[in-house]
Amino acid sequence: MPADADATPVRDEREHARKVFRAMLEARQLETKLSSMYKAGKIVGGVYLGKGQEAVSASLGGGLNWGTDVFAPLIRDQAGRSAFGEDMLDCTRTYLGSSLGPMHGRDGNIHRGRPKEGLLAMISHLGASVPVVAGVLLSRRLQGKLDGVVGATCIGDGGTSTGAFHEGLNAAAVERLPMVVVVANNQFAYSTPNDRQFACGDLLDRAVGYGVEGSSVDGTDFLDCLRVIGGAIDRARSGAGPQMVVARLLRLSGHGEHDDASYVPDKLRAGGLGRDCMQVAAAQMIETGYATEGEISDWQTEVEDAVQLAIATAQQEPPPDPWKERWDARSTKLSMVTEA
Ligand SMILES: Cc1ncc(C[n+]2csc(CCOP(=O)(O)OP(=O)(O)O)c2C)c(N)n1
Repeated sequence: MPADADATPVRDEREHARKVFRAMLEARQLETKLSSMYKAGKIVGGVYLGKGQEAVSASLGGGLNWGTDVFAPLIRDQAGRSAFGEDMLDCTRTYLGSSLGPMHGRDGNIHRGRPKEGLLAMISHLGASVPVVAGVLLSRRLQGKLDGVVGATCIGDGGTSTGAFHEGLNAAAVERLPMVVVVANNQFAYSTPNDRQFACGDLLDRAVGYGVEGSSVDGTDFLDCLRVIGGAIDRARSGAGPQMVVARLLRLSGHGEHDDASYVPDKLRAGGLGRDCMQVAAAQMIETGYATEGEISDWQTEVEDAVQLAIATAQQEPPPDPWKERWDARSTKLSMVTEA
């Protein structure tokens, strides 16, 4: 069921592209810095980059409204988090174990969220974000608070093989929930190539099988991502039911910074999927007149300064104090009681 990609535009395209592009810049620079700190032994635990997936991720997060919509990011969604509205400090504080971070320095590097504002904490169990977002939307419907709201998540090609993904997508379709699932098909589930991961012709078949509207996009093409993913968000918001977008791309990093991705053939890297969406986006911003070369270079400098400041701030903050910390789960109810 191919979707009509030309949904009525509901945003100022230029302003929107500028906002989303800046979020991509922020994520790329922030993650580059975190990667070098990890390699210098200054970050404990894993570092997972969204390098090459920023256009997809930021188009999703940037199309959602902080405080009203629901966004469940995956490990490669720093760009989506930034575009959605997450403060850069939330990221540096979590990676550097600051007790002032949203999870108070007691959780893994990417399992942070701001549930009250609609940013759900990342779930490591692949696929689980799909039923969780469906559940949040269903509960909002039951409370009469679903009007104009969209819930979205991003998942990898590997994650689409989990039971949770299928159950969640099916439930969302049956309930006609305003949900968008973006599949970042970066050709490998860690090191497992697509042909060992699924036997259907196209991952979109999985959407069709459940009665979910599907669209495809070249994940390296920034403007196409804005249009197709933005269109899916608009359709979900206007009551067309759940949407799935499959983005073709290549991860330009390892699964995590501990992985050199030597299983990716050079030929694939040299092809169209190996294009860097950041470079494509910068060229498109200039071509369309959405930004000048000078503006982009100024933004780069501004973002660099902001990253340095966020890292320096988090580095000076205290870690959790094991004598004073309560090591229970951070249930909202509990923290509201204990922090009152
Ligand atoms: C339910 C579940 N099974 C297995 C894992 C272990 N695991 C972590 S990442 C990964 C591969 C993920 O592949 P994909 O979703 O394509 O993302 P990619 O890392 O390629 O971006 C696996 C199997 C997990 N986290 N959750």
